[in-house]
Amino acid sequence: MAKQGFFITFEGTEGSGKTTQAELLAEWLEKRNPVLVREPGGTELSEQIRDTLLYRGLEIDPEAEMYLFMASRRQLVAEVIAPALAAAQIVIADRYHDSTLAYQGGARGLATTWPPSFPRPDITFLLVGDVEAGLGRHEAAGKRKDRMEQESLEFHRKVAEAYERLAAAEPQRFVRLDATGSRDKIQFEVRDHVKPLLDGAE
Ligand code: Z5A
Repeated sequence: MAKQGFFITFEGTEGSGKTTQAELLAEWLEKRNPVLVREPGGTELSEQIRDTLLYRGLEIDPEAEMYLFMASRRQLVAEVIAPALAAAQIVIADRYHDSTLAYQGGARGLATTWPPSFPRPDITFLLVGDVEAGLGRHEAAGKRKDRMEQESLEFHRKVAEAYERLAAAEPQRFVRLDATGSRDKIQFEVRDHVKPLLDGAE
């Protein structure tokens, strides 16, 4: 059992395989009882904000959108992430604050910051692949199209570029992974990077 909690996040554009990889990692770490969360969501309030942001067909001011994503996150941090880390658990998040920095900061052009009350991840996996192919995967999976997915290809390309800038600025935290590889190949790479964290925590 790990003696200290650590925090792993998955980021990337639409359909890049974040959910798949986060779930495979949680399965692999099952004996350590990891906490798996997805954003936006994961608490009653955060799920309500998710619904408001993505599925109600509302016109939302870009800055209001950013604060809603962050309000959802703050509730998730307060209710789930911070207590789990304090209890020495492993937390795996399918999207986290880098999504706000990339989508609302990079693509919408808003000024963004990292609130001090949001814990910093120990490691962030960035799945990098062709943006158009990712949107196609999403469509092929028959997933319900949300408000963000209806944005232009140009918007999603800006998100990808913003992620690249974030990864370049923090190479010690980010691990870039080729999202075009097979699920298993990507997962092996993820595990290779997580193993040293586990060793260090034992
Ligand atoms: N958003 C934001 O703007 N600001 C924020 O702060 C936050 C979010 C937190 C949330 O949507 C939207 O909110 C999102 C960003 C924005 N919108 N956009 N655009 P979501 O949570 O519903 O969706 P998502 O996070 O974008 O994830 P997704 O569509 O579910 O995609 P994914 O998690 O990256 O991929 P996946 O579900 O693992 O895989 C997609 C399909 O590809 C599926 O059929 C898989 O079986 C398949 N797949 C996965 N891996 C592979 C490989 N390696 N090869 C082949 N096929 C694969």
